[in-house]
This record gives sequence, structure tokens and C-alpha cells, in this order.
Amino acid sequence: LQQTGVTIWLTGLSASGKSTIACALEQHLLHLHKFTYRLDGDNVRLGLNKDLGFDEKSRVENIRRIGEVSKLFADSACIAITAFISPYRTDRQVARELHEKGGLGFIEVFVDAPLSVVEQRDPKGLYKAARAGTIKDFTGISAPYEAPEKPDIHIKTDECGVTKAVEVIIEYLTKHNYI
Ligand code: GGZ
Repeated sequence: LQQTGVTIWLTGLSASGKSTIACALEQHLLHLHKFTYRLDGDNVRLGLNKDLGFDEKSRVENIRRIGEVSKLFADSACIAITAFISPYRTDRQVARELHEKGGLGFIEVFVDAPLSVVEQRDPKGLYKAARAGTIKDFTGISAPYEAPEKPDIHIKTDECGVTKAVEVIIEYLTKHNYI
């Protein structure tokens, strides 16, 4: 298997487009016959992390475990794609260091859309509920989001579509010899 392990770490607000990009990227890589695995809320928060909620401590633990698991995937020469808000800079840095210590790649992708835009999208009505106070500790409304200062890749989803986003990430992977 001629493949270098790497984690592509998507971070951004709810409804910023992380899952959409992660799915499209996974499809693209599978078509290229690359060994790929996607971690997101559906397969992690409902399983391994089903004991965790959304208070600060839980989020820190959520991201710590995801960092460890994605590292194991990357260590198996897989391209791991993670799609979690991961709101804290320190926690993302910890995940990066975990990978780099193990000689594995870590690519931080800021999936960026202004709060006004994601609040407009609101596909699950969560922002509305957060504004109404029905959901507490909601990222961007009543819980913090610390945007990356120097992401490896910065995608503005209010300006570019999913196809372009995947293209940009694929170009990065190619340029850095991951694929
Ligand atoms: C943020 C929440 C919350 C709160 C439920 N804050 O858009 P979604 O619905 O499908 O994705 C969001 C998901 C965020 O989980 P993560 O594991 O990515 O978060 S973190 O990295 O901060 O641990 C959202 C839903 O869960 N959701 N309550 N209070 N998002």
C-alpha cells in the first residue's frame, strides 16, 4: 500500500458545510482508489462518544478521542477525514501534535461561513432553537468558536461550492505527496 497516513481535519460552525465537503471528498478519494475513512457525528457521537454532551468539558473530551481515533486511522496509512465543529484552538493543536509526533500528516481545513449565513441556512432549526434558548451552549450563539488563525486550507463556503472545495483539498494533497 503506497499511501502516507494523514488526517484531514475539518473545523467550522454547525451548517458551515463540513459534512457535505467530507462526504464529497471521501467519494472523490474512493474513486481514486485511496484508502479513506470519514469520522463525523453520525458514526462517533452516536457510538464511541455517546456519553458526551455539548458542555465545554464534553467537547474537549469529544475532540480528544476523535484526535486519538483519527491518528490510529492515519497510522494504518489511511486518509482520515474528520468533520466536527472542534471549537477550541488548543484541542485542535493537541490533535495536530499527536499526529506529528507519530510522523503522520495533519491538515487543518477551516470550513468558514459567517454566522449570519449559517443562521440563514439553519437546516435543522438548531440556530432558531438556540436563539430561543431551547438549546443551550450552542456554538456561535451561546458557546464559543475559536476560528483557526493559520489553517492549512481556508474554504469560504458562502463563496465557493462543494466541487471547488474538494478540488482545493485534492490539490493540497497532491502538492504535499499524500496522494
Ligand atoms: C453545537 C450542536 C449542539 C450544540 C447539538 N452546539 O449541524 P449539526 O447539529 O448536524 O452538527 C452539530 C453537531 C456538533 O457536534 P460536534 O461533535 O461536531 O461538536 S464539537 O466538535 O463542538 O464537540 C449540531 C449538533 O451536533 N449539536 N447540540 N449545543 N452543535
